[in-house]
Amino acid sequence: MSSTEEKFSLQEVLVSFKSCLVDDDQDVLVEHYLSGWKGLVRFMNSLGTVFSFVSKDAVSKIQIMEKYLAGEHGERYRTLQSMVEYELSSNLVDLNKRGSHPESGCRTILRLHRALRWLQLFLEKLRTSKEDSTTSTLCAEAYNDSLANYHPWLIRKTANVAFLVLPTRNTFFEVMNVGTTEDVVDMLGEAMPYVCNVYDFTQELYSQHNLLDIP
Ligand code: 1PZ
Repeated sequence: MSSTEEKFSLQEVLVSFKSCLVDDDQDVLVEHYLSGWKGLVRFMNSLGTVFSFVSKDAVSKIQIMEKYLAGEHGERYRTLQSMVEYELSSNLVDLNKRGSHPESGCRTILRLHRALRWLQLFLEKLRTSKEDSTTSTLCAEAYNDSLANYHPWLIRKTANVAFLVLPTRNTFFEVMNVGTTEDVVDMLGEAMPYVCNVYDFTQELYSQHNLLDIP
């Protein structure tokens, strides 16, 4: 294992979502949001190649956003508020039907935002799970209650098959690289609120602007 892999811990990733919120929790920095996501992708990749179809999609969405950030209007993409204002006022979002802006920032962030809800549900289930709980069941329940609602049949099917090869609860906790099971449970209890705050802020912003159903 290389030294960077040794240092990698899910705790750092989750806590990194803390640095997303700025202006008294009234805005989210896109760059930090993407850093948090890159950490999640690293974690997912450490679980095995079966999940590469999941991480590939997340990576391509991160890349879309990085291109905006590095582009001509990068400053407008600095925070979620400024991105929403800019894209809406410049008519850069396909609100009802896919058309000339299939990869708007608003749409791309919405896909990641929905996935964050899955992560919340899943980690909360893991945190409160019993020793004999099956991760694939916890994961499938979390998925079916959230992301699955936005996915077509084929993706739902593929995802549910992939869940079957998830590592056991113990292995999962080891990969998190936090310590004993008790340490993991404590860590999740402390770190998840940061992810929840980011989720709640985004949900509120998108709801105010009627952006929760961008196709
Ligand atoms: C820890 C175990 C990992 C299990 C991951 C559970 C997530 C369910 C798998 C979903 C399959 C994603 C395949 C691609 C789906 C895309 O079609 C959609 C919609 O995007 P569009 O087609 O509209 O452009 N993409 C998404 O819904 C975003 C999915 C990101 C998934 C990230 C999962 C979170 C990883 C955290 C790991 C700890």
